[in-house]
Amino acid sequence: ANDCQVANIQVMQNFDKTQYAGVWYAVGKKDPEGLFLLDNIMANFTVAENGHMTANAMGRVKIFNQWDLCANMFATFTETPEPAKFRMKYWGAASYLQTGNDEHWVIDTDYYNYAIQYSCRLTDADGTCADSYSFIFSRYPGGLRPEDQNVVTRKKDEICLLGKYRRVAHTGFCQNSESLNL
Ligand code: DAO
Repeated sequence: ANDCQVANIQVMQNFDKTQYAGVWYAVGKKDPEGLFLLDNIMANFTVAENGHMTANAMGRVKIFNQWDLCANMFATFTETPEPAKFRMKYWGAASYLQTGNDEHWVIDTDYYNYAIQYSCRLTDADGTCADSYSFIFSRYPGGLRPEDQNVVTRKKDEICLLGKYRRVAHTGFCQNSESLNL
C-alpha cells in the first residue's frame, strides 16, 4: 500500500550524477503553489571535476502578471547521504526572477531517455506533502518514448501525484529571437 509519506518515498538507487548530466527537457510538470516555470522548460546539468553538480535552466515565465519572457535560471546542488537527494539553491539571471532553496530528488531515471524529479516544499503534519512540484524529464523535446510511459506512470503513482501533471509544450519560445531572454 502507498501511504504517501514523504519520508517513505523511494528515490533512484545508486544514482550517478555523471550519467545524469546533460540536457533534459521537461515534458510533464506537476506545479507547486505559486507556479513559476510555465513551458519550454529545459535544464542542462553539469558535473565539475570536483564533483559538484550545477544546472542552467530555461523556461517561459510570466512576470508582473503580464510579460512573457524566457527566464534564464541557475542552480547549485548540495549532496546529502542519499546520492539521489540533493538540496537545490536556485536564482535567476535577472533580479525579479524567483529564487529558492528546494529539495531536488531524482525518483527514477534510465539516464538515456527519461527522468522523474520530485521536490516537496512543505510537509504536512501527517507526514504527506502539502506543496510539491515534479518534472518529468525527457532527453527529447517531443516527449517520452512509448516504452518509457509505463514506468513513469508507475512512479507518478508511487509519489502520489498520478493525474496531477500537465504536459509541457516546447514551441521554441526560449530559442527564438522574438522572445525576451532575461
Ligand atoms: O516552476 O514553480 C515552479 C517550480 C520550479 C522552480 C525551480 C526552477 C529553477 C531551477 C531549475 C533547475 C533544474 C530543475
